[in-house]
Amino acid sequence: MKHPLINYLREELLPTIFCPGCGIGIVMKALFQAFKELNIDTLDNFVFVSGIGCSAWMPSPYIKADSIHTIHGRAIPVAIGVKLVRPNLNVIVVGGDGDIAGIGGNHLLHAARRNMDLLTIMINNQVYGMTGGQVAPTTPFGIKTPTTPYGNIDYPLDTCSVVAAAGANYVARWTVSHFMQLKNTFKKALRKRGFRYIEVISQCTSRMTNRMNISPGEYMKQILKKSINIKKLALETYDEYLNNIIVGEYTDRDRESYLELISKVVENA
Ligand SMILES: Cc1ncc(C[n+]2csc(CCOP(=O)(O)OP(=O)(O)O)c2C)c(N)n1
Ligand SMILES: [Mg+2]
Repeated sequence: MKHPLINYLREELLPTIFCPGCGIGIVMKALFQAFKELNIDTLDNFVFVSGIGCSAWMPSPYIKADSIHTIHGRAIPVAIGVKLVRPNLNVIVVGGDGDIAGIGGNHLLHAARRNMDLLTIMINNQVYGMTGGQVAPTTPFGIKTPTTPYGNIDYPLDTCSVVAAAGANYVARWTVSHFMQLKNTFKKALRKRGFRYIEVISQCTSRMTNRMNISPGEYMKQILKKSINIKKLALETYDEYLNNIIVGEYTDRDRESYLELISKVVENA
């Protein structure tokens, strides 16, 4: 019997290139499950846009939908172009932390500020996975990587706080150890307008857990243990962000989106 989620996948390309124990497959499954539960049977009305990196490979080539595999850091501006030209399509950006928060960080900020009609999923494995596990803007303080052999002295960026403050309609963070919450967050975000941003903390097996000498499963247990729901914090502070993984919804609002505003401009003109 065929797997109930196989329709969303380019089956002929299996197995994927992802390392055993990589978290990208969990994110992909949670998204597929969300599609299924929303009765979205085919992805004909969807376009995925990704940049460069392992995470960017999730939609392109593996998801059975149209996709654009663009250059490093530029997935969001390319996705904006698609959405403006074909407003009836659902446009989803998928990328890694280096791609979305590093080289593409400026685009992230302004897409959120404009409340651009995009769903952006950032898979945060806390390193530049594809190129060897170098330090990223999201790497925790003190972590040793090939480019921080004495430990990272940069503090990591809390992208969820930044994107929420910039004006996005929906922002949430979960980890690959929170499958149900992640799936429900995807379902919610898929039904909303404006800029929706979901960060998923994940593991890089070949560049991180192998070096730490622990299994991906053990790492998943660790990130679950370190997770605190934002609702349980009186006031989120940056120190708490540095010492834990803060999960849950950072914002959920319903401001008019960019597309709605621009169509009014077109009418007035
Ligand atoms: C303009 C440009 N700079 C650098 C690179 C090299 N490069 C390829 S992937 C990557 C990092 C990807 O990291 P991330 O987005 O976190 O994805 P991951 O592989 O960790 O999923 C870099 C720096 C590139 N391809 N293009
Ligand atoms: Mg990464």
